Amino acid sequence: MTPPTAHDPCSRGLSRRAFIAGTGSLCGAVILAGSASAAQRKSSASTAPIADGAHVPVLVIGTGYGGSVAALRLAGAGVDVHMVEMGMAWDTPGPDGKVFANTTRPDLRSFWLRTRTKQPLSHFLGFPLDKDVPRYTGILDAEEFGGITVYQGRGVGGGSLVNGGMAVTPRRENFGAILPSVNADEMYGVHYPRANAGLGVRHVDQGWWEAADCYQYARVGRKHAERSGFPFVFVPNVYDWDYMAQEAAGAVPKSALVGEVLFGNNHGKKSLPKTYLAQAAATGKVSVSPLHKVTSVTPAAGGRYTVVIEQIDTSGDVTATKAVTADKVFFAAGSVGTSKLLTKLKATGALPRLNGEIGSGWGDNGNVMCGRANHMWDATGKLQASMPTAGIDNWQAGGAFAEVAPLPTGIETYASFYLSITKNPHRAAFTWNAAAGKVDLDWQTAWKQPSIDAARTIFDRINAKEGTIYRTDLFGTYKIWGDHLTYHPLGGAVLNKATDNYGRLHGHPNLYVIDGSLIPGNASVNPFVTITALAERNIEQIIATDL
Ligand code: FAE
Repeated sequence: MTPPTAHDPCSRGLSRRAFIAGTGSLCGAVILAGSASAAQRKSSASTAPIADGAHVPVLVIGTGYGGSVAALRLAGAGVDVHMVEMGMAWDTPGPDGKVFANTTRPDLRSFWLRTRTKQPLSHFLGFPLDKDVPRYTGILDAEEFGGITVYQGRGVGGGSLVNGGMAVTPRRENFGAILPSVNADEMYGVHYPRANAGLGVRHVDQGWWEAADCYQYARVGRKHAERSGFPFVFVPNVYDWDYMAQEAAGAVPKSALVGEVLFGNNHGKKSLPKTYLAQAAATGKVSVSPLHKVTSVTPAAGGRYTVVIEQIDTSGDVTATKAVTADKVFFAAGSVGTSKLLTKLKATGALPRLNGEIGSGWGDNGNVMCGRANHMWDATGKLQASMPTAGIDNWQAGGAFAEVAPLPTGIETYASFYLSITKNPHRAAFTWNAAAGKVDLDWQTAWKQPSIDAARTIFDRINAKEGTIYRTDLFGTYKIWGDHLTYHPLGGAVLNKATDNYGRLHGHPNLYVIDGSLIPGNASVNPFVTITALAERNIEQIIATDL
């Protein structure tokens, strides 16, 4: 199969005017011929590759949660914004009629510039799952550092393209430990509600959930949690629940109900291109350069900045190098992307006045995965919706919040699967490795032990009560814990340390950080609602005082 390439006019950047015209002709015909949903057609971002030598008032690096909030709010304040995104636009179906590959059938669209997949669940029934794929600018990056693999979304929409949509506002009593310098009253009174509204966060209809085949796995999760005395909490999601009900009824093309998630959802999930980025595009003041990667930011005359950008093709090869100037630059490349850029720019003298906090305070949100083997009478269902709806909250007593996660294999596995977010005290630092010309992260795999211990406060007790055991076939032979990865990188340019209390970088005026790198390593729950709410808070202040 051949998904869109850089030579395909529909995946190449188009000017906003050309794009609008195009939807009525070439691109529109291709999209309409495919199975892209109405929501997808509506949401396509306005792409317009930036020209070498251009000047822009605001340049935003990255199109994930932080970047999308910044772009929308700045555009709303009348400012022209250009967003630079290293991944693809993901707005055009491949020959199979789908934009995104299925979770169970990875192809070249699935992984970022790898020749072999690197599945988070590396094994099933003891057999390895990874396979060779052509090298391509796919949607999920499994970025490997010495002691940890960090999974991240690549494309216009960042992590929102690949994540589980689980949209959790942390319990208020935990907020002081998450962002100690931020006023909780303002966050819970204004910014969390604003973020939840902007993201389209909704609870599943519990009556429907109780009877839905696709949530049998979650009901088994609830039964086991409650029988062991743990609070089981419903959490909202950004999936369109009405669409899922129609999927279950067989009325629309299936997405969550055929397990789509890790490599994108073709329907149903309200990822950023359908929410913040669609609104930003509608202002007419925001343009995006996909397949463009920022490599340098340096001071220029008149208080501006020179931003060096490499344009790449779908093989990852550089096809052009551009230098543009910007009055203000927002770093929104995600915790790893922003930290790597700033660490390099400080160490190489490009931004010499950044302070010594750059690169430090990085954590994995305490992520650790495990599966439990249930009895034959506790089937979890061969149909599993890929969007999680609930968690087990043992944060206060045991330092763990466990997402009751799907294992959408299409067959009955008798497995319960969990992604735990735990209180892990370890924090790592990014450093510039001059000899290798790259940025390293000093996280060590052994640092996951406190996370395993915290997760065991839940699952050892459930196993004892149910007479069940851990699965040992999901992460390698006889390996219980998925302790080699994180989905939730946080920190590296921590708020009120590397920046002031609103994300302004110290030492270089008009440079801002506005993504997950501001949060010092742990959010106590899945992080994107907190990243969005913090971005809403910071951009409001920046618009009020810096424009
Ligand atoms: P992010 O969304 O990562 O966006 C950064 C963007 O910058 C990306 O599009 C990059 O490609 C781009 N970029 C990076 N470097 C450059 C550069 N040099 N030049 C140009 N562009 C660049 O950042 N969180 C939840 O709350 N609930 C969930 O259910 C959930 N599930 C997840 C499942 C998976 C498989 C994964 C990987 C993550 C999940 N997350 C979940 C985490 C969540 O997606 C993540 O915290 C946010 O996406 C981070 O948002 P940022 O704005 O910091």
